[in-house]
Amino acid sequence: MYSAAAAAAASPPRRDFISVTLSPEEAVGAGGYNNSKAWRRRSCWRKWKQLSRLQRSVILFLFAFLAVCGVISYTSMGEPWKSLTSKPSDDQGTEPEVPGLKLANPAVLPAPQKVDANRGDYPELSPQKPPKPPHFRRGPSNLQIKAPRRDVRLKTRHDTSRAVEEPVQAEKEDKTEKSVISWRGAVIEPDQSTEPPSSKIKEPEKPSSVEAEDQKEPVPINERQMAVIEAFRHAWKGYKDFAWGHDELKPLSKSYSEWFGLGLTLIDALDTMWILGLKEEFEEARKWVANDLVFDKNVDVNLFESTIRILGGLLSTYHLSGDSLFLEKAKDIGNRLMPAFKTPSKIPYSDVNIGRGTAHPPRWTSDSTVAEVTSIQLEFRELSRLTGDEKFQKAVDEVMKHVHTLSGKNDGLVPMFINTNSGQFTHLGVYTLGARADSYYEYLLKQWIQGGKKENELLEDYMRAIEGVKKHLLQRSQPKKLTFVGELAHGHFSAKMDHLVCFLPGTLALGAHNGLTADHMKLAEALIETCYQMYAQVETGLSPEIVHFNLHAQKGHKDVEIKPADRHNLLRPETVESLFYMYRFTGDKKYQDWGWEILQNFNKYTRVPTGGYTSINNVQNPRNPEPRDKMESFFLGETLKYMFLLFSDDIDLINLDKYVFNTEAHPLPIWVPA
Ligand code: DMJ
Repeated sequence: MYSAAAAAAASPPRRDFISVTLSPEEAVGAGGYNNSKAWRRRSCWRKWKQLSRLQRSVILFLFAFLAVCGVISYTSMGEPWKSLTSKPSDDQGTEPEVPGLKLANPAVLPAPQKVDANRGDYPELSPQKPPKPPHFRRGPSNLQIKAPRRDVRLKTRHDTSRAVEEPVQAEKEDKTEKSVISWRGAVIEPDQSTEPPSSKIKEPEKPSSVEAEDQKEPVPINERQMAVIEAFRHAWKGYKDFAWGHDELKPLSKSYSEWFGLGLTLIDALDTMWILGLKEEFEEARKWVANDLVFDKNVDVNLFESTIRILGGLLSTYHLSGDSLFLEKAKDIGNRLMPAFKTPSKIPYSDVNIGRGTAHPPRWTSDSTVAEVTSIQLEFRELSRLTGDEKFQKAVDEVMKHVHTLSGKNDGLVPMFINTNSGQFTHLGVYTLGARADSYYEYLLKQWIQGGKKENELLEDYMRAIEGVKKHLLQRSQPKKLTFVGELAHGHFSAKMDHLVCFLPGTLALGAHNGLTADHMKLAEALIETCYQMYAQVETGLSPEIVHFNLHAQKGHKDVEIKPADRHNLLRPETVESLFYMYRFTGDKKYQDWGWEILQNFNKYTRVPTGGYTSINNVQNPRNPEPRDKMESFFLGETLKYMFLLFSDDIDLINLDKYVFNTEAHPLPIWVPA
């Protein structure tokens, strides 16, 4: 190349260059410049002819060389360029706007088909839902989804699925808003929508049993669970023999009592039978629901009690069994309860006549109880989701929104009454976590969980309230320094604690499990110890309805004092309920042992030989606990159910990441399971 060029430079005659270097201006000025194609072609040709043969050869060689290079580079680079130019325009919109990254990204992102191929390598890890079973599952809980060993199963699923799904997840995270509100350690998921959840309801939903995952090996029932089944059968025998289709069994007089006349015990017990696997009993009860349960009755029912026991019981039984009979009945009672919300303030009345469609407050007041109007939400919201009818959810959401804005709270703690005309709290200045306020706090957290942790107002109110509890109601007793929740009346602290408050450790643990601060778990551990001591320090080993804690050490005095009017036991569930949550979340066997002690003491002091269990009047007298002759429906609906779940090591037996229990222990599905 070098020598050819030198030779070319030496040989051409000088005049050639004169003609070539003629500037356009000069040509135009001479009248010779014509920019037509023909002129340009002629001029090029003339120049070409003026070149020496060597010069022409060099130029031709250069052209040929460039052409060969062009062909080679086209065949090796053509494909990437093709893919870049054919990239769909909407993909480009999601690329980072940093110049240079735009071209690099497509080359490194895996093609969509490749992701699918990877998923095919791990069929069980596919993020898609498993195919639905062809029929609704029928028959009690031996059909419930059972898991193999908890730890092994979870680990396997987590680890490998993460490996497969990580890129997809990372992409998702990039696209979603990351704003997180932090409340003293609490992580609050952002609400993706400004609309209330009700406005999203479009299509009726199917029961959660239909969405069940793969069938798993059933976990065998252990001896303690067998003892619960035996206790349930004994209670059921009494109910069947003496109170069938009535509200409550009176086991001593071998008769029954009516409250609403709606077979309350039977409905409350339906899902317990399902969970315990009592197929025959369940089928018999189902027949009664199908043939004899009629809501078209001229009867006044309490809105709260009939919602948590009847509506809640029917909805959860529908979910577990997939049997549409229970949904039909739930719709019926739900519709009949709606007149309660026709009040000037939209805060519902306490009582509804379900036959006449009229509602009213109690005779002596126009107030409703705060716990009652704020603890019907899980059930009505779920009814809306299942039916596609927004009115149920709208009514109860409005109550929560209103209570959220009300003044009269004390660091998140609410008074016990609310007026149905004005919508304002009444009887200000008294704060308790016991009767008339308890489940307000429980449902703040549980609604937040039910709705997929998006409704931040609920969480804010819950977190604020727990801070209020810590600030105003927590104290420690003497001599054992038990942490307890007292009451505040017009600035005066009272060391009184209802057994009802023992729902709190379970609720706190549930919150901690759902990502709230670890302090809540610590408090739960302290409080469940106290609730257990409310049993252990008493002569029968059964808790009274109310205790007073000693704040000052006195010789010969225990932490727990009991007043004569408070020494009854109604077979309540709250402590066993919290033991269940504590065991599920910690795996500490002591909670099972405590529950086992309690079951044995129920058997010892409250079991009636001819069938059924009875509330007692005196937990301090083991020789004569004074049976009251009444078995509350919640003994079957809640107490025995929580016992059975407490003794189980199967986390999928009502998985707490998929279900949330209403305040009557009826599990309802979490809308967006964890
Ligand atoms: C049940 O009806 C419910 O648990 C309610 O929230 C409180 N009272 C009883 C059980 O004690």
